[in-house]
Amino acid sequence: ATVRVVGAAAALGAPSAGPAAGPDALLAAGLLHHLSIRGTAAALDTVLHPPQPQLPAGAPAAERLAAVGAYARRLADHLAALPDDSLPLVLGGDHAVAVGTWRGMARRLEARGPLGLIWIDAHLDSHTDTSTHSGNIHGMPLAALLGEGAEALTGVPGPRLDPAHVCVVGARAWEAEEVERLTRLGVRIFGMAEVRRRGLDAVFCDALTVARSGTAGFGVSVDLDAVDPGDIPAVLCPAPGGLSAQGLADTLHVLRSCGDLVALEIVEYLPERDPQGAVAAWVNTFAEAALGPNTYLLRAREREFGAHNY
Ligand code: DIR
Ligand code: MN
Ligand code: MN
Ligand code: MN
Repeated sequence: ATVRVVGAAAALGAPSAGPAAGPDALLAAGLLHHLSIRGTAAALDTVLHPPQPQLPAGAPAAERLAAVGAYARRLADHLAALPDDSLPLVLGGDHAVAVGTWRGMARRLEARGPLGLIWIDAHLDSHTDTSTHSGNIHGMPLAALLGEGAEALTGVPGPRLDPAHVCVVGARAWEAEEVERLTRLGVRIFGMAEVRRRGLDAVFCDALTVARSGTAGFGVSVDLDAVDPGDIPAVLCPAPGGLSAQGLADTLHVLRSCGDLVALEIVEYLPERDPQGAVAAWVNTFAEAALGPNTYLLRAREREFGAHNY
């Protein structure tokens, strides 16, 4: 499969336009070069910019939800129409773009079976427009993908996710309504306390079981704020007590050997807070860790056929 980079250059679900600059900044920082010199066929597919300017934070909720929903539809349509052999790497943008990413991917998979999803995030992103405390639409996408919340978001065409195949990893900051919702639906939450107790590798192994059992494929959505702000400060909503960046990269390596990984999403990068590009370098590392060549299989083929005969 060819990795196709899709820039979701929208911050319509965030109070400021900052994260919309993420994809172009990551591309300028050399993401494609980083992947290709390490042996991963990766190409820029497109960077989708919203047609309308950023709405002011004080704009009516209905207007902001409609803008987010319209963008998600475009992104979903785009992903659903990609050639069969593509493995999309979606770069946000704020996390509200995930409504488009995963509805589109669920459509691609629909004929073969359900989509599983691992949501790596400091937050649960499981508010609705009525339960939200902050008004942030980037705090709602997981609920919307599960079918709960405003019609502007839940109505983006595509199958809703089955909670049995969805889990959250790294959570440590939430409001009660979100836990109530995910618990009622039966979404497994692997919070930071469990990650500290058992280790990220063990937890991720369980997360893979949730997302892969009985599904036709699975996706991983990485909100960079899952990582501790000491390593990754350039995010919309830094939350102390997170994953180590190196630890996350090491764990993401297991995705290389998962032939049923259908897409990777990395969101909420804030280039304005990353003047030295240190966080962009971590994004390169995460992408390469997850999507790089499966060296274990390469070695096995070398033993079988000789180094250059395959
Ligand atoms: C909070 C924070 N639960 C909210 N959520 C964030 O605004 O709804 N999600 N930051 O990414
Ligand atoms: Mn978050
Ligand atoms: Mn967020
Ligand atoms: Mn998020």
